[in-house]
Amino acid sequence: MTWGLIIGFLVLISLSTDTFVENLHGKKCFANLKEEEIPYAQKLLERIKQDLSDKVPEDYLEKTFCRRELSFNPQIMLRSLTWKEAKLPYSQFLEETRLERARKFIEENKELLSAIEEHFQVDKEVITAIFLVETDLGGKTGKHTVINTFFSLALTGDEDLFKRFLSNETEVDFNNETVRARWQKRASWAYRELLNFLEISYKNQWDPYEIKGSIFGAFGYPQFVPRSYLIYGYDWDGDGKVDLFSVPDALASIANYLQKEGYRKEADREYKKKIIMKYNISEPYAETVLSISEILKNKTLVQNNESRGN
Ligand SMILES: [Ca+2]
Repeated sequence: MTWGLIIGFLVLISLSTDTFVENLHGKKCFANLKEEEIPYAQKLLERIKQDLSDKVPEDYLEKTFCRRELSFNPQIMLRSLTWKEAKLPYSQFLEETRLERARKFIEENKELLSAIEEHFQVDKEVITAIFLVETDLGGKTGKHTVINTFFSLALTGDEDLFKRFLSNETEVDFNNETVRARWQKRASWAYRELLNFLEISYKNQWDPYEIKGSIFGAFGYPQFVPRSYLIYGYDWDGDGKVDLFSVPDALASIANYLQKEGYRKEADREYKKKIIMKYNISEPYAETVLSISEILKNKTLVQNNESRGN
């Protein structure tokens, strides 16, 4: 190597350490972030390392955050501050074609659903209705990379950084106390969920960038956030892992969620609605789930009576 090359190399190293953190393998981290965003991301990574020090090795965290797939999207926080759940078109779930698919699903998974209903004492029609509304029976689980969602929301929790994106924003009034409180709550929630997600990914040896979910980080057939995965995730098929992209684990996890929140099969409609709203806080959501389950139950009853009659 000539001296010129060596000097050039040294200059390159000093330049890159000014701008980028380097992981143990010398790759540049936060490669997709703008230069001015990187110090904020570095600060966040240091905080994550500290908070997960007894759960996830630093090496894993550095490797994860130095991946090319890591990206920062401040729009997620802006959307989160203007989101209105009640406006979602829940009535579409009562369309006959969807109900027909739900009936078919119950028919095809009769044994599994009955065993889960028996074990958790949660109506199989309610489990199916949630599965239908959340992901269209597993067909729509979301395309957003979960880790990037929580990373973005957590990073916009830094006021200095977030303010840079507010200048062109007319819908979000950051001087409003309610908006500020919501922003703060959202960011610290996302940070905790980011920690949970990293812990789960590490334990399960997942590729964290392979897990996709909704715009706000809910993933799998039941659309659980990482905290729900840790509390309510259930390994029904007994392979030692909770896989929310597998039907048995997903259905059992939905049932486990409701049971742990106090669901009772014999309870009245109002009580069940209250419990379903612990799954998703929206009242139109809970109403939709109950209506679907009632339709499915009636149909199942008719079928049972018919088959008895035959
Ligand atoms: Ca499993």
